Amino acid sequence: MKEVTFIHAADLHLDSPMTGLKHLPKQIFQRLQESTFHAFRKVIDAALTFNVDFVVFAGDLYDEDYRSLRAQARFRKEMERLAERNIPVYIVHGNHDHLGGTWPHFHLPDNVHIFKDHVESKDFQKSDGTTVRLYGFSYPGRHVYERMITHYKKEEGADFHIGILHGYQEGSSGHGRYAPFHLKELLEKQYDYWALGHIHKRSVLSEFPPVLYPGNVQGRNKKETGVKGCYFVSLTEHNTSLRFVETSDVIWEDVKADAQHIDSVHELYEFCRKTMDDYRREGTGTLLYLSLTNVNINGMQMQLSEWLELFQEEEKDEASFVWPVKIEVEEKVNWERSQLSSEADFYGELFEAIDEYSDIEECLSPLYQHPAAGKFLNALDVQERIKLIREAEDLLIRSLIRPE
Ligand SMILES: [Mn+2]
Repeated sequence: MKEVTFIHAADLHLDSPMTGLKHLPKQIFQRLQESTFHAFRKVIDAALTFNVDFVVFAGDLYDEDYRSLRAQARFRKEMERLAERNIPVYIVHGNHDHLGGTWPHFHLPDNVHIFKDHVESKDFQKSDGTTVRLYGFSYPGRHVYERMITHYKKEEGADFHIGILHGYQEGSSGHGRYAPFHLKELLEKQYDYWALGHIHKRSVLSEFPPVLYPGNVQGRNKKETGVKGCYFVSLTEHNTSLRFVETSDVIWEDVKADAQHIDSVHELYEFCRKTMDDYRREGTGTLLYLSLTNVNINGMQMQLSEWLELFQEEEKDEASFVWPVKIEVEEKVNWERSQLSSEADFYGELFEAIDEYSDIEECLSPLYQHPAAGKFLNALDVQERIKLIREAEDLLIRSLIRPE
């Protein structure tokens, strides 16, 4: 039976600077700075443990088109570990580490095969004679809007065919609409596997044949939540098996916890404590954004900064820390739109005005145009806008119905 096994990883973003996180305690910040390398080492560990036939990297190995010496030295070292075991590596570069940049070139060992700036194929042959043809291209510059998928052609004459593509699936949400494709176009090529990269969230677009984004190997900010990793893949003529391999060393979690049932400070403390401990993972660090919903705040005198400091102070575990970065509280909503609207026309009109409100940009512009603050702010996404408007609505209604 013919079989090939490989590791598919993407978006290593080695040496990501982790900007905006300097406020974290020094040891945690350092661990985070090291995390992309640590995760990358785990990818290579997996390749060695499973003794795969080869490794595929689907773009964005480096975070920037200037590839730092540190990142290159570490990359080379890991490639040498694979070279010692005669494991070849197939690489395409993506929009972050495109070929148009300038950087001091480190020479890589001979087991490393990098695709050029146009779609080409490379052949792999296993010692038992099984053959694989891999297809891919590296980004010549940062912005590749061309439908590169049209240049992929199946060339007969191999047992297995694998497409490698760093690109954007049309119709999905998200930015960076580079090298766009439709799933249908990939399936039409009749390859045995599509190794995608670019989208940092893990996503299997098709199972037969497998078409998937493994996601990045290490989350780098609070939007890249959950466990990250790569795939160990085995292909035979009749079967494929996919196994997710966890690689992240620090995990970001954005947790909403319903505090509906809680009515004392002590219970709230226990509740937060337990929620944090539920996220503790052996040997892995966790950065936790905790938002408590439906908190009955009456009488609690909540000072959020004090709660946060307390839980941070109590955190003593170094290897398997759960560090609360932020605690947010959403007060229990004690009013209902339909009820208020039936009480007075005024509320009906108010809710209508809120739903039609579209001046949020203008309203926030003094903040965004502020010479010092502005450059630290990212644009709000739709979810964040909705949340802001909901919060404003709640504040407004509370102030209107508050008993004198
Ligand atoms: Mn990327």
